[in-house]
Amino acid sequence: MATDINKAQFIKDFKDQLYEDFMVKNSDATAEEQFVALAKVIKNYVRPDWFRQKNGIVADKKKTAYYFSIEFLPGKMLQTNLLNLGIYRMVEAALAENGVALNDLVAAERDMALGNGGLGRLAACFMDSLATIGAPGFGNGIRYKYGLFKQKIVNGYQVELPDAWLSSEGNVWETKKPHSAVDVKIYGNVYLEPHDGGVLKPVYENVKTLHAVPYDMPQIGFQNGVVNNLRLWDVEIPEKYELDYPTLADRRRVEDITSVLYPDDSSREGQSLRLIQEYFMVSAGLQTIVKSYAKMGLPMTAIQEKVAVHINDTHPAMAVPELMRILMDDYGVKWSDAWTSTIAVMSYTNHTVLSEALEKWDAALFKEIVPRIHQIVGEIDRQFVAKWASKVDACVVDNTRIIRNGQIHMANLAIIGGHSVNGVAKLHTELLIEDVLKDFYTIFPEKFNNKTNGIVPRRWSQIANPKLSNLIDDLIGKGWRRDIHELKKLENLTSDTAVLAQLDLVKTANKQRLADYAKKMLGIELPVNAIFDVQVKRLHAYKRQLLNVMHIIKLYQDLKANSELELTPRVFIFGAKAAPGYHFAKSVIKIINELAALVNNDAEIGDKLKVVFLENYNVSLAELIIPAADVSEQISTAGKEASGTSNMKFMMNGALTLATLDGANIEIKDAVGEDNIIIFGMDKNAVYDHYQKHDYNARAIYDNNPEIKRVVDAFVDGTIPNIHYEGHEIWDALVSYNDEYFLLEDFDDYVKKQAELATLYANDKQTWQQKALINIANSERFSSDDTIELYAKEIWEIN
Ligand code: NBX
Repeated sequence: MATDINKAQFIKDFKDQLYEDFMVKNSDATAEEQFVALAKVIKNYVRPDWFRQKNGIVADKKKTAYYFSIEFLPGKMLQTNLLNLGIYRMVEAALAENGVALNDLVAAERDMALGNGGLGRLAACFMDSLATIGAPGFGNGIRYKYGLFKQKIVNGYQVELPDAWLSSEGNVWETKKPHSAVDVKIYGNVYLEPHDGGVLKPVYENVKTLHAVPYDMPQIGFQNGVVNNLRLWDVEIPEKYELDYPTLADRRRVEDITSVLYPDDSSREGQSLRLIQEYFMVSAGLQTIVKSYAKMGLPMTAIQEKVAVHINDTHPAMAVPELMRILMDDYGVKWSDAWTSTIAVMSYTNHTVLSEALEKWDAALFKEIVPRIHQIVGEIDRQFVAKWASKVDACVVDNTRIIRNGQIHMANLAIIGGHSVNGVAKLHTELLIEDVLKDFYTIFPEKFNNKTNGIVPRRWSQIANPKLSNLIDDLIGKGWRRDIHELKKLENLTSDTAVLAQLDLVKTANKQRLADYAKKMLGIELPVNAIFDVQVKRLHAYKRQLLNVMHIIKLYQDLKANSELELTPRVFIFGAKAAPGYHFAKSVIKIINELAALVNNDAEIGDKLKVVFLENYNVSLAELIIPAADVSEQISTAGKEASGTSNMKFMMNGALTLATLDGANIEIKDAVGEDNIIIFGMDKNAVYDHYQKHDYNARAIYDNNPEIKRVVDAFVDGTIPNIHYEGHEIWDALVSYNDEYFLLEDFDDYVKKQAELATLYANDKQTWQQKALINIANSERFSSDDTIELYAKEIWEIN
């Protein structure tokens, strides 16, 4: 095991690797070269465990869970891998003795961003947790050449640049596996022809064949010798099929399949490329899985005893008909048996209640691209309708069937074709059952269950926050590093004033670390005695960054009206990418940046208020920002945020949560108690009440509340320069179009709670730190190790 490696051996391995790859002495090597060498050394150390785990699937006939996700958002892997191998300190010290700062190598690693946001980050946390709990759980995804766009702010506007994350060295963590490549067929015609014994077999004409080549990345468990696999698929044109792609343009179209991550998480576009991406990943992954199951020599009709396939959001939902296809067409299983197996194998997680994000495909396009899959989906739909038409109301069948009005409903496919549907927080699952998927619940109540999200505690405490981690070691010993539940012991220390003072010092140091970064990036001095108030997440109307902006405008106006006003100094920090096609979101970014310029350059305001927008928010930046937060802004319209996961990361780092009763905020409140979280605004029932009664009147609020009017008018009256166009757009959204996300109704309570927390921070730092400590102690409830334990036991039935 890698833990047996000593310093001398490690340094020898490291220098040998530098020599082998770059023919360079350590003293002459660049940080990039040193990083590559170190990563390769680590890979060599884990190779035996990795190989054993992969071979063990067939050799030991282990039931394995395959997590299919069109996004994985691991960020950097160097520190996680060192930590999980148990060699972090040794390597750090050995490198230091040889004049190398580990941090420089960390900086040299590219941030792997093959995901948009929460959903992709959750998938990455789950991969770590699967290995950590020792479960055989492998990921399947796409090896995009370009990750989520790199965000630059130019003149206050978001500019999207390609993220060429693959350096000239490629991705050092991966291993290409040409011998495991499989072919994926798209387009063409398919018809069924009777074979021996009358069995119908598909005949394909004019298909295009894609060659799917896997790249494997080790997923290292926390100091347990378990190494799972994350398999990302790339596309190639094999010599055999060159004639299918005679021109350069043809070849480019193929390469496009694994070029870019679909960057629009508002999901309004439906493009054939995206559909091909989805089928490509699902087909390549499942063909491989069934092949390895076949090697066990067990009956094909019992595949569910060894294989579990998870559909992460609807994007991999074609796994259902694809498994049917493989079982029937490639292995001769009859429909009814294949269907029984498919349902038992498949499970699905829903991540949103927003109907625009539930994928639907035009049936004609679907038929053109995946004709055989289209046939199978048609038959699944036909049988579903035939079975349920006599048992439930016609409208229930109509709302749940897969093909309706010429569209294929992918969520419906995933639900009908699997045995489990879960939401990602208690409230979210309740909303699925009561509202979004209620007709499904009347048919399949047994399929529904909740699995509240979690986060990998190691990355979000030990790696992101070494200072806090050291303090915790001093207070309760190191046991919490392995067993996060030991954090609970911190609750015994909440009246120890010396502890609270130390906690305050740690927070200030982390704020300074972030302030240094802001200074470097933006040339701005951030006062670390101010409240660091942070909202970092994708930019979306329902997440209500705009409500935060309105509060800042109010404070600014108050200060301008009365420069003597006592105000707890505050630094507002934003990080957010907007989907490239999401106009409103981009306008909000522009407004934040113009507001920042206004506030930060006003001498009258001085250090009382600062606003910063940190560009290109990603996992690495999150690791820097979150430990520095005093306040965690989780202010979505109640009922809209499925769970949220940054809320958990913030609490683990001692921020107080300012939140609506939405998503996992509710469970955070239950964990820390009402006194240790700040809740404001309408709850889900109040929101739904407005939906039902159609009685929300934003205009009336605007007309009758002078403070709100003053704030909203600031968007259009020249208070904030350079937002003529965007300001009017926002004003209209709030007033003319009746404020879809209820910012105006929630504004007063939000402002009130903000003022209360500012007073507490200014007058009673000790109580503040007490609450922070309670948050840290109770963050143990949100470990993805526990979440994944439940998936493993209750959904996948793996050990
Ligand atoms: O999934 C997010 C939810 O919004 C969060 O509340 C939740 O915590 C998280 C993990 O469960 N959803 C999300 O990130 N969705 C996407 O990024 C997405 C991307 C492409 C797409 C639809 C959704 N077509």
